[in-house]
Amino acid sequence: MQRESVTAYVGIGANLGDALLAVRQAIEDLGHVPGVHLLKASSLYRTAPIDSSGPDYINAVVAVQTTFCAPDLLARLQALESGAGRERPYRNAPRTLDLDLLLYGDARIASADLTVPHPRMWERAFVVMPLTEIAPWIVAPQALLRVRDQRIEIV
Ligand code: A4P
Ligand code: MG
Repeated sequence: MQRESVTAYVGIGANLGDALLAVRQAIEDLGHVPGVHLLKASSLYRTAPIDSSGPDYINAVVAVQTTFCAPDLLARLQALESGAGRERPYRNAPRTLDLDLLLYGDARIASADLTVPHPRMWERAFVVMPLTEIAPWIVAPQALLRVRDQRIEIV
């Protein structure tokens, strides 16, 4: 039986190596994952590190339609991270590529490996601004106010 497809939003970030290239490549690669259809991609943004160190990040958010359940989609995202040479020396370490599952339909998930909606997404301009660009109906005006002091610019 064909599983129903769901719209999900994925946050993309990188701040090591050629971060611009890594984010562009990740968007293209996501569109080539069988079972994942790329609906929309935001602009690329240059953003100040939040709770993190190292150079500025490049961030973007994409909307995808997928037939994967959320844990399987996360596994595909993690495979793309590994393919981009992602290492995890410590939490919030600078990274070649980070793919976070922000929203999966209207699902609320709290398992050991997956929390959806992503618990910190509304605190972060690097999520809220690109999400506003591609899906403004999801973003409450207060969310924009909350992140207004965080440095972010379109690349
Ligand atoms: N995990 C649970 N829920 C999710 C989810 N919704 N999406 C688990 C993705 N992963 C999820 O993630 C650690 C574990 O979280 C995974 O094994 C997965 O099972 P990780 O990617 O290995 O580690 P991380 O990215 O260091 O942790 P986390 O919690 O994703 O960090 P954050 O909160 O996403 O912050 N500043 C700027 N400007 N731009 C950024 O992109 N990113 C971070 C990372 C910090 N500061 C940043 C940026
Ligand atoms: Mg992550």
